[in-house]
Amino acid sequence: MPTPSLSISRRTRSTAFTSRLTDHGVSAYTVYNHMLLPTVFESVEADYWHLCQKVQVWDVSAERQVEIKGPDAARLVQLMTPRNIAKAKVGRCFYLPLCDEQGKLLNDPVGLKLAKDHWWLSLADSDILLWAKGLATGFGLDVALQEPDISPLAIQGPLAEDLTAKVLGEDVRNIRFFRFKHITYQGHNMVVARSGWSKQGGFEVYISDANTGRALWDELFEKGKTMDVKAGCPNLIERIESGLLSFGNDMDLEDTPFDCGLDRYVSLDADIDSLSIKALRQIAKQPAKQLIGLVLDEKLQHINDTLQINDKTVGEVRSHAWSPKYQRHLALAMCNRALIKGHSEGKVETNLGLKSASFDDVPFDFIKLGLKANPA
Ligand code: THG
Repeated sequence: MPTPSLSISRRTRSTAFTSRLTDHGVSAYTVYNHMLLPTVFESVEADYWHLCQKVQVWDVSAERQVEIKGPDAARLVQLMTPRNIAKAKVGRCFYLPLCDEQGKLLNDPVGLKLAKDHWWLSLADSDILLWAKGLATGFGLDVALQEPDISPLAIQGPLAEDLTAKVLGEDVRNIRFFRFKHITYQGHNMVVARSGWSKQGGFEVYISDANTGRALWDELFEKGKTMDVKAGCPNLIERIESGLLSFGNDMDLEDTPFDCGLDRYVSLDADIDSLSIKALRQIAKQPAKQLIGLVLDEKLQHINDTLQINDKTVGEVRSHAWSPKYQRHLALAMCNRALIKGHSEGKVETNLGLKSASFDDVPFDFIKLGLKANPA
């Protein structure tokens, strides 16, 4: 059956780069924060190999910013996240799970501390501006909240540093992981961070002016010709291999950071004024679920979402992809901890029938699995 297409309207917001993506052959979109996010150019597998070997420019404008400005900015960010930000320095990025008063996840943005009283939360797909406005109103906080028209443009891949240095200057090489600098490009101030939703290395440029952003896009492609630069996007295969979790897919409003293996981003022992911290201290003693990796031998088109052990449902498959590098089918499954305890494999129904899936950690430990990376 043909895949249905997506009706694009003003509600499914276009980005500053949508026309460029059409020129570069985008073949599939998803909607993320009510905005278009490309998912495929040539094919998921061709895009994957290119990302792992060369350099890509990604329109990730849909990672919208919630801007929090004012005397109570840090207080509001701390209310939303159980990660201690008391000692956060200006110029740093922080992976920040956001949780409600029950300790359930609401989003997992990258937070950027721009100044003592100025934060951006670079969102995954859920409406955090509304939540932030509700909290600010309810707690009577002195903050200004908005979604500024700021669009991250990611440059990812092993050649990303060389390309970015060619276009934005050699100084970008000195930016360390999860730190950012302000760079002037054609008279516009842009935040440039060493970050991005792949483990292939690279930068994210937070574009504050659409025309300047398109000029930057064009220059990246002009100067990147010799590097075989291509338009790309977050890649399903690469991000599963790398253990980067997708909010709304691998984790949702019913899961806690402990269910998802995000323990290290919860400051259980810190004396912080965070909405979720009390609930999370309780949950930490006995988390109910665990996100695990599944490894299957054959390339599959389809996997049903139930994971079983002895005909009993023990978990739910949330994402999966064939890894061409490791020649295994990889999946992420949210499981009931008690029901998988002591087990090392389960069964899933697939397009090729009932198949065994062995359990692994997230991120996958390919060395422990005895798997060597194959070249293209
Ligand atoms: N960049 C920006 N915004 C984003 C994403 C991004 N918003 C949505 C989504 N991605 C948020 N989720 C993640 C998940 C993981 C990481 C970044 C954003 C990430 N994690 C590193 C890791 O797992 O090694 C480092 C985290 C740390 O230890 O601080 O990069 O990609 N702008």
